[in-house]
Amino acid sequence: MLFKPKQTMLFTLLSLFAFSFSNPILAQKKAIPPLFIWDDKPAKNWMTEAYPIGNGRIGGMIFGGVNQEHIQFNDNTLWTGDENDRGMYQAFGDLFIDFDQKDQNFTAYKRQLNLADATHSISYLQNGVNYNREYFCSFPDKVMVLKLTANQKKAYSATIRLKNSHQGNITVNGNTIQFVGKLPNGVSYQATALVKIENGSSHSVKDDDGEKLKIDNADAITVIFTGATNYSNKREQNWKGEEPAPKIDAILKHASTKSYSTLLKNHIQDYQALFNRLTITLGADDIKNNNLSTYQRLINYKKSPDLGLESLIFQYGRYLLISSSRPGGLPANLQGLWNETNTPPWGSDYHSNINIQMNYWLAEPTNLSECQIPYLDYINSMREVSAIATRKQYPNTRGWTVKTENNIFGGMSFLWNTPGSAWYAQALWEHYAFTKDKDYLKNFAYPIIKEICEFWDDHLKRRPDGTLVSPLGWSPEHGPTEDGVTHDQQIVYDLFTNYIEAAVILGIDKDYKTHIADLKAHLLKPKIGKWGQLQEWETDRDDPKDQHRHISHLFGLHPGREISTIKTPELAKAARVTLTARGDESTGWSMAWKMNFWARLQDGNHAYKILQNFITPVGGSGTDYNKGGGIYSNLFCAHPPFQIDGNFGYTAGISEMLLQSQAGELQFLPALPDKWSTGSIKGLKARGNFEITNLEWKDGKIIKLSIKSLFGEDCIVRSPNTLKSKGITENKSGKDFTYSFKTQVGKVYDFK
Ligand code: FUC
Repeated sequence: MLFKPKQTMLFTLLSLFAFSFSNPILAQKKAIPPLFIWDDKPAKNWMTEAYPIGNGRIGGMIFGGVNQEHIQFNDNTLWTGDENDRGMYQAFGDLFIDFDQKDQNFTAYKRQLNLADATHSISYLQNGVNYNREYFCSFPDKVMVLKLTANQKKAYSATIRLKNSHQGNITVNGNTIQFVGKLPNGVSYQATALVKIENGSSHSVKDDDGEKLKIDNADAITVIFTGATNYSNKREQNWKGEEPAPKIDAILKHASTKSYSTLLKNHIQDYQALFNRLTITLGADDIKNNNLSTYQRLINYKKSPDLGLESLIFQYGRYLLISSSRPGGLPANLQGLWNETNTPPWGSDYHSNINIQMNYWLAEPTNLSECQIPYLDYINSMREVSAIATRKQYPNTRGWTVKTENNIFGGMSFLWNTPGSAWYAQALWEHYAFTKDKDYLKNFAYPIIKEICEFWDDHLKRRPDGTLVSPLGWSPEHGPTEDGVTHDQQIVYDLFTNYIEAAVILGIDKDYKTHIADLKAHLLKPKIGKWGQLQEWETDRDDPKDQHRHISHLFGLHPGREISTIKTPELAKAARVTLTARGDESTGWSMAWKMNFWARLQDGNHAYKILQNFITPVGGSGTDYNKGGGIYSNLFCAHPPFQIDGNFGYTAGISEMLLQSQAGELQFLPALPDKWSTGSIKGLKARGNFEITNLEWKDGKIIKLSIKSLFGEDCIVRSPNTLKSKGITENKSGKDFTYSFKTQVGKVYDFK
């Protein structure tokens, strides 16, 4: 970290005001970007209506009220708990701007989140004045910035205040408002808002809520906000790093030397460097509904098609990942990083039996590889503490695994989830499979994958006939605890497969690789049961009426690669029977997983049916564990309540419908629904480090395809229709056409 030593806050802040913030930069926006989420009224409800912004560490939920602005904010390192107590992810605080103007009448109101540049804006007309607000949360400058302007001078008289979610004093010093505090576990925190006004005056006022900043007759207001804690992901430092005050000092000093337009430009450049890597168009009418509020589009969706909404929600998943998961920080938790309460659902933690994994399914295929790094770092940072806990529970093992519920200090709760770490290992492998970064594989991923293999090497139970079973597993989250549950077996199979490939690529540990290959060969295999289903347990007891949201025993179909329609058609058929029985409606993340399953079963129309169920407007906040999932008017996924894995899983599901590469070939349009007969996507990634710079299709047939080889790997293309490319020969494979060719780094291979 590059934070400078502590200076006095007052000195730092006073010096900042020598610099001014220039004009809003609305000019930099595209005229009618098609990636708006918007509403014609302020948000009343945090979970269902407010819009999120974030920079991977801090984030805000914006209400956009006319007489009162309310931004609830977070820092994703603010947690209770420790190594022994899972604790919970905490709310941080709120920023309020109470406008003196209390006129209830206003017109032309609009608040919108622009996914194209990650800015949030609000505009309205009140008493003849046009008011504009623009907000963003910058990763490069580490601040949230608000700019309030109007088309008349002296338009702003208001009181700006902060609220600490854990009580405690709010102080005003010059034009800064801040609070500091410490949680009982020693995590100290601070939030600071630096306020700059154009003309007018400001002074501090005090009441029962603490000190506030009163502004009179300003032409414009700029707020630069940041928060921080002393959390560090280093166990050897007792999970503590630099104190928040010097960090915040340095951040604000740095940010305030820049003009508003520079801050905005930095932000947009940084964001678009990630976001613009991929564009998608589903159908010809993708922008026709943009003049309807997002909520209205959701309501209309069940009556009339809106392919633009489907692709908007796809891109929203990418927006949310960029906003909640950036290198150097923590991974996206159950709510990304947005959380308004100190007792959020499931602690807003890291659940290891589907949820954190699902959060990252989109990262590599949708060209956001860097955004997966926090998850990989998280896995690495938990090794030592997890090993200590694992040793207590499973004394005769090496390596480590985890319980179901996890925090940021290695504290865990609920049941042991023995295949949890092996599922994490899949992410470590996939990052390599997509990037082909051998240094990363050798120095970072391989040692972790290997030690997780060692856990299973010691933990697997050998039966007299030589079969290996996972002892006393539990198929999340129902049925008996017993040996050889399919979920565990498939995840261990996946782990061993990845380990063996890694050892071969690195040319190391030959004996151990042979040993793991022998274990893999003896693993109890998936079984097909009496009603044709893929058995969830070794005993054929699956209930055809069971509609449980977890479909844990299809791990081998997705995200694993043990089951496929091409290589294991019988198992794929059984998976289809199981999936059909589990039904098409469920909780949010469960539907997202089903989209991915149906895509892997190459059934685009069924995947699409689930996608349509996913886009069901949900209003309430209840929790029905088995159904009721959908989407709120801010497009957050409803478990219910809000859980972000569904958003991420939905985006991953669409990528799986358009391209799959888990089987050693690039299969294009494997699950294209009839409703998407025409479309294009530019920027998908495939394993082998291929970038699909263009994929266009018409009437269900690929018409243009360009593949950029970024590593020089041999490539096999599988297409549903015949294609032509100079010098590349075609083969027929079942109903598909395949093309095998060698590639050179940096070269683009065109097909049409
Ligand atoms: C698992 C799921 C629940 C929920 C929770 C966070 O326990 O079974 O549905 O997603 O994680």
